[in-house]
Amino acid sequence: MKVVVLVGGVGGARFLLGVKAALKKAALPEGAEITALVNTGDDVWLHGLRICPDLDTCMYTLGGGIDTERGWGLSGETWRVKEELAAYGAEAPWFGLGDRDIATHLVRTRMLRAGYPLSAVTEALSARWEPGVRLLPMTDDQVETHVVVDVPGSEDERRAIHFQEWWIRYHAELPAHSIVPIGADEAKPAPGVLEAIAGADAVLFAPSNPVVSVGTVLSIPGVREAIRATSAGVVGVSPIIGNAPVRGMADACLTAIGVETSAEAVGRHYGSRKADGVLDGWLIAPEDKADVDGVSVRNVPLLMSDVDATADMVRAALDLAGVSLG
Ligand code: FO1
Repeated sequence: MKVVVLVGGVGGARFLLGVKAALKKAALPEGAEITALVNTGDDVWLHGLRICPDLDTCMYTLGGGIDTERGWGLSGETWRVKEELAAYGAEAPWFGLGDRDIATHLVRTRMLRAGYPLSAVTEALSARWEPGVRLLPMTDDQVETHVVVDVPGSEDERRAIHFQEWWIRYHAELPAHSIVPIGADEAKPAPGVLEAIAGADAVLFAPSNPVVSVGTVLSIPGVREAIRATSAGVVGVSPIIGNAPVRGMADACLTAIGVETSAEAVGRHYGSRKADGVLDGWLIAPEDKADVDGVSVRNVPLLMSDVDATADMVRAALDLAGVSLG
């Protein structure tokens, strides 16, 4: 049984815990292989270190190291280096750089500088954390999501800031005129990405940000085509419940691309594979309704309150994708 999941950060990582639990419980005789295609558009160079928030959030969450309060970074974290950097007036004092987390960035940066691709770096880091899921960056090329905002204090001047600055420093409160994955057009899918999609029994879109997470993975040339062509059933899970994002600030991102913050609008934004979209099925919460041409919509509880609740969502998504876990 091969399941491929398109994921972003916190929501995606929690969803992957449910995928792992559901497939483990099914105890399939042929076993199960889970491949996560992870967004790297949030990645950023800071203090000379390459930081990959979504890959690290998935790796730490699945490997048991995550700080469950924050949803990102490591438990038992300290911030001594961050304090020292701020004392020097170093860049981005608003970015939460934890002391334990820095070790991950040091190992990653050293390997990247030695010429290893990000997918090989991720494999090496995962050897320690043993996520139990293959974590594949969407691409080994550098793609960074930037957001075009008004320069505070000027009425017609605009500038692009890195997604992390918009997200963390400005809490996505600066209206975004556009959100652009810089470098996506020239990027190639990482080794194994297209093969995983083609060989999957089911492809799932985690309830991650449809614009800057799942949307960015879909923006890598070849990925959307592979999803439209695969024999696997393709099912998405709505990140919007009752016209509001469950977590994060997907509404700010959806507004930026002119999509209403509703389960129906996001489902229509992804669209049906029978037309020129990417979905066969769309899971929405009990209180929502969605009429999406060519897409089978099903209402199920979508709060990932614990792993069992998430596993129930995963079973419903796999069932809608035509894969029953018995
Ligand atoms: N999110 C925050 O809201 N504040 C932070 O200071 C912050 C630091 C951070 C450091 C490493 C990392 O892997 C993730 C971090 N995140 C932080 C989360 C991150 O910005 C978001 O999870 C993703 O980029 C959006 O999904």
